[in-house]
Amino acid sequence: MKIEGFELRRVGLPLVSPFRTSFSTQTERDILLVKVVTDEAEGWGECVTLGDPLYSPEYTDGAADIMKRYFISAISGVRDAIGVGQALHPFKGHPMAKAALETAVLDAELRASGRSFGRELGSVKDRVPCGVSVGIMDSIPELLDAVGGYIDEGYVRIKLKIEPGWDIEPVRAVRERFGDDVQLQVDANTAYTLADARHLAKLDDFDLLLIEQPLEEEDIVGHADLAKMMKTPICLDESITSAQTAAAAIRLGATSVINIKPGRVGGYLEARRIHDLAVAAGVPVWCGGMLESGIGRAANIALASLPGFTLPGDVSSSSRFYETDITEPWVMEDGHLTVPTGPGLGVAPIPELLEAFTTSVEWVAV
Ligand code: OSB
Ligand code: MG
Repeated sequence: MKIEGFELRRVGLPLVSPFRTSFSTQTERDILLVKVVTDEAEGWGECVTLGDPLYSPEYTDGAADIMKRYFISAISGVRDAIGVGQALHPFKGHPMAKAALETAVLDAELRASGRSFGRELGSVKDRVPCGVSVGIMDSIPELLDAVGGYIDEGYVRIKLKIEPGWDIEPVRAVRERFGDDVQLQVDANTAYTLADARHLAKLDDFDLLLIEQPLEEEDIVGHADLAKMMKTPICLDESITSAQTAAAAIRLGATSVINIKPGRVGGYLEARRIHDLAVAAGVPVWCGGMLESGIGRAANIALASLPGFTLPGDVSSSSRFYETDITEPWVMEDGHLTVPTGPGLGVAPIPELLEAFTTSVEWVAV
């Protein structure tokens, strides 16, 4: 397969409601989509950076810049997705930008040979259970309305975003209203310090599946210490940037569950390596999300169907975030989404919708 170049396209999708986390409030998703053009097929990748470097060091303008300034020219002569990873390895950091390019090339490669993402990655099921990530709200009644709506829709697991001042009481309220059977977990996005350990241990009363990333990204040892001070399992998100950091965090006892986000770790191939080593270590994993459009969502659904993904992921219907998606919408049925089986991602943007939401397009030859 000969790579001719990449189209970098910015797409602005309004969110159905603001999504507030401990680090920001999003009202619109400004997505960088990449399309690779090769002599055999085209392929799509979604760059999952946010607009500002508040979740991870990357941000969307920076990702587009490094793709144009370094990555795309480094890919000249590369023939497949494995080659993309190798060609980009010398460049430090920027996993989300690398992942988008690798995903596009993998999609093209798989489309050219008629193989699906799921088959390539090692899917073992036809459908995956859906979890939903619920933002921080202005009041508990508002939160209970939102959670009730998601439960009525069929989501099988609820994740509450937390921060200091919005943690124990919202969790208590959700447990009291919806009962002990709801699979419930929380995500702090690094908002606490080890000095909060006694406070966080109050969450132990609520039988949570896990607490995601309570402490800072670099603080692996702090998470290992915190794990000894609370019963709720600790699950790292931001800290896990590669198979190596995953192995280290497991070895140190800093994480007993892992959130695998393909963008954060540099792509689906590295995501699979983390899955494999976690399975070998007996550590359950689940698929995280970054408010993906239908493109990134398709690949996440395929990944979530690997055998080690034993917890429901942040894998939801398109309608969780978007009134209109750029692909055929992903629609949950009976709390599950069906793993795509068509060549590559199995979906592609719908040309009219893509055009309607596009804010800029640029062609970069290799
Ligand atoms: O920490 O999991 C996170 C969204 C953006 C950045 C970080 C996170 C999230 C989510 C949303 O929780 C998950 C989703 O896409 O459903
Ligand atoms: Mg998280």
